Amino acid sequence: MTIDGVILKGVGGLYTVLTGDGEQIPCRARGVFRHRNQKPLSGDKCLISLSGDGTGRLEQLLPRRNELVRPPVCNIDAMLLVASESIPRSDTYLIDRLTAVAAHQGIDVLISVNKLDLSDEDRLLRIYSDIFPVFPTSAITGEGIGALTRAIAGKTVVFTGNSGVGKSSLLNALVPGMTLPTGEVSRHLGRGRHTTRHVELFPLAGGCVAVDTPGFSALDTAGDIPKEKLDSCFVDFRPFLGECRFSGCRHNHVMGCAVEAAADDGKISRARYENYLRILQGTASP
Ligand SMILES: Nc1nc2c(ncn2[C@@H]2O[C@H](COP(=O)(O)OP(=O)(O)OP(=O)(O)O)[C@@H](O)[C@H]2O)c(=O)[nH]1
Ligand SMILES: [Mg+2]
Ligand SMILES: [Zn+2]
Repeated sequence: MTIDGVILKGVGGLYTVLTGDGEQIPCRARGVFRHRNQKPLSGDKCLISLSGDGTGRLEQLLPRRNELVRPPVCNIDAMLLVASESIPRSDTYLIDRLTAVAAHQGIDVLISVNKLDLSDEDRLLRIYSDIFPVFPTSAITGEGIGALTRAIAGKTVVFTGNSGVGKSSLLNALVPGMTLPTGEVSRHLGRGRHTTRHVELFPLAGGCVAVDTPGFSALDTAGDIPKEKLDSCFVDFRPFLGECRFSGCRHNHVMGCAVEAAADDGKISRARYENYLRILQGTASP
């Protein structure tokens, strides 16, 4: 008899599977996974059989809804993009690459502008609040943490964003009992040559939060998005797609381009449009 569950983490071939009863069962995978070159991921829905001694065996992986390469995790409902106006000041280029990857995988984006206690600049709020839900937060004062908790309730959420913005600090504030290393400590661990790089899911009120190991936070596979799909991965460009003079317009300074015109008119963000052009340079040709 098999029961179903979700893989929370896998380290050295040992997988921790969360069952419907909330139990965590350590499981080894059947050899068939290795032979098929099938790598179980954190987030995989699976079937396991119980061995009677409290351990189990991973029998089958169920189809994935989506999959991220960095960090390696699947079946994600939302990406929480953590950013900050100061120390460090987040660059919109990374944010826009991440939002494109999320759109390409069909993953909702939430943005937290953290370190609210350090800066009241509204640069990021102005660019993103019309496009995605934006949550100003401070992991230090607790401001905005309640609203963010409600927004991610029941979802499986992956935290991303550049180093030092406060991902681990936010997770510690959001998840009761969580004590991830933060600050210099985390960066020190991340650089260690022997640090195992893996992603762990932590169960949280009907959903899960995905936590990657320190120093492995720069998820970015925007270069894998095919050129002809990149424009629709900028969800704010969608109303203008199909309005360009030439079909197949890639919006790179082509005559009669409706997307560039929208950027000129302030209907889409100039920064987003310029980041789109930068990513387009590096994307795969069909
Ligand atoms: N003032 C202030 N400092 C914060 C806030 N959130 C985090 N910090 C500090 O910023 C530093 C970096 O925070 P981390 O949580 O380690 O950042 P991270 O995004 O996990 O960084 P990496 O693990 O390197 O990717 C730490 O010294 C935190 O104490 C905040 O809201 N306000
Ligand atoms: Mg961290
Ligand atoms: Zn165009």
